[in-house]
Formats: sequence, C-alpha cells, structure tokens
Amino acid sequence: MVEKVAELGGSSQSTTVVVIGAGPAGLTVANLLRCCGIDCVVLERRSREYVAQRQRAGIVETRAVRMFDSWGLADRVLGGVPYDGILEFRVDGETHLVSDSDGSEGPAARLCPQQILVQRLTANYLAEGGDLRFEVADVSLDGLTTDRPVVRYRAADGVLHTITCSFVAGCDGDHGISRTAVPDGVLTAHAFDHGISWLTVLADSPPPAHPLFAVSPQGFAAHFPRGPHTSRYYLQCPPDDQPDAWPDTRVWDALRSRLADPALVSGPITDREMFRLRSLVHEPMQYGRLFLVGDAAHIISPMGGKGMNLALYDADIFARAVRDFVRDRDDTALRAYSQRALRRVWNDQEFSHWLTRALHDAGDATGSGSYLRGVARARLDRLFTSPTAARGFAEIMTGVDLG
Ligand code: RFL
Repeated sequence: MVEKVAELGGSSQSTTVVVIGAGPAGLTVANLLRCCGIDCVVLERRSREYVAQRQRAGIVETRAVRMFDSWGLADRVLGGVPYDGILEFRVDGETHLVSDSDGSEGPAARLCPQQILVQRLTANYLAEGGDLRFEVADVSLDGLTTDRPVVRYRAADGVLHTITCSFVAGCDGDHGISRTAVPDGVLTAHAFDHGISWLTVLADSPPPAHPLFAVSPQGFAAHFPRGPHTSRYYLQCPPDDQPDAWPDTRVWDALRSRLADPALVSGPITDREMFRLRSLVHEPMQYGRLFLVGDAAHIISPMGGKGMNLALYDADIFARAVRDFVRDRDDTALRAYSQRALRRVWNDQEFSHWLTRALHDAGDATGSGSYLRGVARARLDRLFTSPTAARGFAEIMTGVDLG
C-alpha cells in the first residue's frame, strides 16, 4: 500500500506520534511532545485562519496554568491577563461574590480566550520547528492494534500521503474521525441531555467586573469577559428554540431583565449560536495505539468552564506517558491513561451537572417544579454562606484537587 501511494505521487514517512486535530488538545499534545524532543505530525482539516478564530472558552483554570508553567510554556502560550478569581452569582438581582481561589501556592487561573490560546500554541509549535499540516482531508487510521499504526490523508493539493507511527492522538473533537476508527462494541457511550438550550452571543461590549451567573424568574443568564472590549453572554431558552426567534433587541432586553441590570451596555453582536446542554463520555479513552484526547472522548455542558480544561489535562497526561515510553521504554502511564483521565472527567461531569441544575432549577419554578427550585436555592444558599462549601467549590474550580 505504501508503494502504491508512492506511485500515485504521494509520500510515505514515519514519525512517533500522529496528532489528528489542531484544537486546544492537539496543539497542547504537539507542543509538549516538542518540549520532550519527540517527533510528531499534526493533521488539521481546517485552515489556519479558521482554527485561529474559533471562540469558545475564556478561562484557563489554575491546574492548567500550573501544567503549562511546569513545561516552561505558561508565559508564551497564555500571556499574563490577570484574573482575580472572583465569580458573581446574582440571584433575583441580589449579588453574592464567591472566590474560586483555593488559597494554594503557585500561579492562578488566567483569562485567555480559547482562540488566543490556539493562536499562541500554533505559533509556538511552528517556531520550534513543529510539523503542522492544515486543510487535510480523508484521514483514515489502520493497524491501531499493531505497534506501527498507519495514518493516511489527502493533502490540500489532492496528493495522498501515508504516515507510519508509534501512537495516534485522536484530538479531533466530537465529530472527528478518530473515534469512528474504533470497532463497534469497544467503547461505551454515556450520554446525558439536560433538556435545556442556550443561546450564546459574542458582542463588542464592555466585559463584566467578574464572570457573572444570574438566576431569575425568566431563566438563567450569564455574562463573561472575553477581552478588554468583548463579552460572551448566555441565555437559557426552550429546548427546541431557534436563533431566528432572538433578534438583537430581544437578546438585550432579556439580558437586562435576567441580569437585573437595566443599564447594561449593548454592542454589535459578532457571533450567535444555539446549542443543547448535553454531556457525553466515551469509555475507555484508548483503543490499541489510539488515544482519545479532549472532546474526541468527552463533551461536557459549558457550565463550570471545564471542557477545554479537561482537554488540556488529557493532553498533559498523554504527552507525559509517551515521554516515559520513548525515554525509558516504560508503558505504565500509557496503560493507565484512560483510567486516570476518566477519573477527572467524571469529577468535572459531576460538578458541571450540579452547577447546571442549581442555576437552572433555582429560576423559573414552572420549568423545574417548585420542589426542585427549593432544593436548588438551598444548594446556592449553602455555597454563599458556608466556608466549607465555598472551599469545596473553589477546589473543583481550580482543578488542583485530583493530582
Ligand atoms: P476541538 O476544539 O473541537 O478541536 C478539534 C479539532 O479537530 C479538527 N478536526 C479534524 N482534523 C483532521 N481530520 C478530521 N477528520 C477532523 N475532524 C475534526 C477540528 O477542525 C478542530 O480543529 O476539540 P479539543 O481540542 O478537544 O478542545 C475542546 C474544546 O474546544 C472544548 O471542550 C471547549 O470549547 C468547551 N467549551 C468551554 N470549555 C471551557 O473549558 N470553558 C468554557 O468556558 C467553555 N465554553 C465551550 C464553551 C464549548 C462551547 N460549544 C462548543 C458549545 C462554550 C461553547 C459555546
């Protein structure tokens, strides 16, 4: 097969790791492997420009900042935008400030929008001589249960290429091809749908003083910073609502009412999206020499800001495991990869589920029922009044709890 590809004008080569996908997970794997002097090739189906503008997460949690710091990369890939670690919960217009700092020593969380992290990881990897191929198509994986898997793809110029490797990092998100290369019956999918949709808009409007979560009789809303003059907003809406039902005036009216801020300054809306709050975990996160990293293995409702941070965690433990194998021929960490990653995944799933329920059920009693409304308000009351509950919350927010 390799010769046939060569006859067609393609190429065949060999490397240690092929990384599929250049999102936060793939680019972090690539940069960390580069730090260890381990060869890898990154294959991304989109253009560099497209990947660099995809806006999602905004805060890199404390654990992930310390992870980049331990690799000597924090200042290069995260920048230094300060974040004071204070969250605002506004319940029926009443403000409660909660710290997400756990008081531990070391660098803390940073404001770093996902697209900025991706741009910096890309630039750093390429500056270090990394091999990153954009606009690839038809990626396919073979021989995953052998010790030399084969990855095939078509380059942007239409030429077929073959890469033989030791490991494949499947970092291609929830809709990628990596997971589909695993035979039926090997993975178990654990899915959950909250039955809630969110409209999210990005706007050129002043960011809030603190990330803001609001509970109101009209439903949940949130306002997060995404830059010095940019904000992301979320509005709970019925499960099968459509973005067209939300013209700009309705968005701003709903935000002013739910955030209990009649003076909220509006601005041009630059992006809008509607999505269901759902979570999905695939178990195990490994098949032979294929390791699923980030959203390729699990997605999580955005409440709690854990999706990208989980991707960064997976990337770190995968890269360290490959390093152990290449340097010391020790496969202990590779064999433990799935179990270790899933422990954190389920921990964050539980947290995100808890916070999602608390902040939605505490609002409209007609949606969730007055009993669940009372339960949710008790949860929030405990968070606002009990130092022990607040510390437990901060511990999970920082992400440093599980080692
Ligand atoms: P990504 O970012 O989806 O990147 C996957 C990459 O793989 C490429 N790809 C392929 N490449 C080659 N061949 C193929 N066949 C391919 N198929 C796909 C894609 O083009 C892409 O470049 O996954 P990754 O790297 O695992 O990163 C995960 C994060 O993007 C995701 O978890 C977060 O965005 C989730 N998330 C948030 N996470 C947080 O930590 N904090 C937040 O505040 C936060 N807010 C959010 C979010 C996700 C949202 N969406 C998706 C609903 C807000 C929103 C609105």
